[in-house]
Amino acid sequence: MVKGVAVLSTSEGVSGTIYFTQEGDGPTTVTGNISGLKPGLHGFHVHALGDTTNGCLSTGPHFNPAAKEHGAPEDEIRHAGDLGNITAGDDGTATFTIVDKQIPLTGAHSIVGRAVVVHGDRDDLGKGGHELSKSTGNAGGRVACGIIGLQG
Ligand SMILES: [Cu+2]
Ligand SMILES: [Zn+2]
Repeated sequence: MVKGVAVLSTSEGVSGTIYFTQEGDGPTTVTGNISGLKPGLHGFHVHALGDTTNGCLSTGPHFNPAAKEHGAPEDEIRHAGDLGNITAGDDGTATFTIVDKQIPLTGAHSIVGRAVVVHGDRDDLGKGGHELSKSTGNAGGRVACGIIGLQG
C-alpha cells in the first residue's frame, strides 16, 4: 500500500487535507475533507506541477500525460488529472471519496510531487460549450491547492 497526502493552502479561507491510497497496480482512492468553500460544486483536479511559488497559479495545467482534451472522470477522453467536481454543503464543507485509475502513486505517471487544486466554480466536464471547456472545464479560479507528498 502506497499512501500520499496533500495539505491545502489558500489565501481565501479554504482549508483541508486530501489523502491518497493505492494498493499494488489498483486504482487510487482519494478521500478529502475541505472547509470554507462556497456551497455547491467545485472543480477538483490534479495539476501537473508541485510548484506553489506563485500560489496555486504556478501548479500548471491539468496533469495530462496522454495529451488528451479535458473531460469527466468517467470519459474515455479526459486528462488523467480530471477528477470532476466535489460538492460543498450549506456549511461550506465538502467530504468525499473518489476512486480513479489514472492517478497512480508510483510509476511513470505518478501524481506524487504534483498538486491537487480546488476551483471556485463547477467544472463543466468539457461539455459547457465555453472556449475553456475543453482545457479547464471553465471551473473558475484556483481557491486552494496542495502538493501531493508521500505519507508513511
Ligand atoms: Cu484545476
Ligand atoms: Zn482537465
